[in-house]
Amino acid sequence: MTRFDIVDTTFREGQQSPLLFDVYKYYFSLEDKKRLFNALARLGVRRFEFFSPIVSKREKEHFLALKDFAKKKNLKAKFFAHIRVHELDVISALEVGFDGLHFYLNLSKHGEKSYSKEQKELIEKAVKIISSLRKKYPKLYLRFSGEDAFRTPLKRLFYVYDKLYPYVNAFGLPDTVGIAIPEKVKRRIKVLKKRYPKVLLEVHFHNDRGFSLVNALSAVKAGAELVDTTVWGLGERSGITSITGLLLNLYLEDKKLVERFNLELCYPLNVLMGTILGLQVPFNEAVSLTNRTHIAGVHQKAILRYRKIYEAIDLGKFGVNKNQLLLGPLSGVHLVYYFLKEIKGYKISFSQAREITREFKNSFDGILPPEEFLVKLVERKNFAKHKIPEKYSSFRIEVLE
Ligand code: HCA
Ligand code: CU
Repeated sequence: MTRFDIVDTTFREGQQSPLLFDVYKYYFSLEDKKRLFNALARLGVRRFEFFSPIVSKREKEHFLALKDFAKKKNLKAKFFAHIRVHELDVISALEVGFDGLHFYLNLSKHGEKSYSKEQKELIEKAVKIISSLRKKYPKLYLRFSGEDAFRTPLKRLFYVYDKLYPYVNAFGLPDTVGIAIPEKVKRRIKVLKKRYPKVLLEVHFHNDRGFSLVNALSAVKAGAELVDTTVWGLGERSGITSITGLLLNLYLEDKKLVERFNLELCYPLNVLMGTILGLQVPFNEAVSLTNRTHIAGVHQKAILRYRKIYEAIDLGKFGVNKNQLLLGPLSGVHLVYYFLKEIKGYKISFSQAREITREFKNSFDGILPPEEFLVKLVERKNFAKHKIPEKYSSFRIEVLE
């Protein structure tokens, strides 16, 4: 494996997520961005991609405010503008002080159909703009991405990348439509690494097939140095690679790759996005509390005794310090007994708990929350209660260590 770094694109690709429409938010406020930026920087992210300043006045002002915020807070960060191969985009990005330019141009046959100009003409324009920028600014970071790189034949990629190789710091390989599979990703990265050994390779995977995480992992294993991610994997359609999902998986593959990241900030970052969007952390996010929540009776019984039986990864390292056993109609006697005795303070025996569990499972109707339903059922039986000291009475035991 090679050196690796994250390119955060929460403020660019992330804002293109349909989820922002689902929650009637449409874009992040400057305050949201500051909180996210601060959390990402503290996690260890140093590369941030933003919209081209010509996208809107608000995006331009937010970028300037965040650059200022980073400086004042002494947060290490480099800012990259996502721009078209267009003089106006270049000028406006340089004017506001970006550290580097992320060019993109569709090189596939699909791109050819959607552009109003000839693709050939645009390729020539890219070479002209990028080579003259290199001459004028020898130190400026320049990246070029052939959009839809995994539906573009290699020959076509080579044709363009060969021309740009002398001038760029990095080549991007975006899977714009989320079509790539891990085997193809590995092959492509290896071929490109060999052909262009002096530049960094950056990858960007959309999740249309559910492969954005495994493709990113495969790309890093094959030698890609930079991976585009967002918080929660937010992005166009079903999004891109989630930053915390990737960090967790790289940690499991090779701890050294992520040693400079403060991994325990992963979960707080996911919760912060939940707070901003007014949603729960996604159930299928690797670094989530749902991944520490157990429902089935047999799982709950086993977890009460020995957590590792159903918890393979130490999520505490990624900031998930809680563990939940949810009481419901699939719970077994062990949790019911635990709940009634330890939390509600009933003086009951295990065999009484077994009886109650049977009754609870058979009569639960899904109208009241399961805990309330169970308590009502038990109240009718007039069991004696332990005296729980006043100062503990409001405690809710959720952490079972
Ligand atoms: C977009 C397309 C992009 C660009 C990625 C890149 C993609 O939304 O404009 O510049 O490397 O997925 O191709 O996000
Ligand atoms: Cu994208």
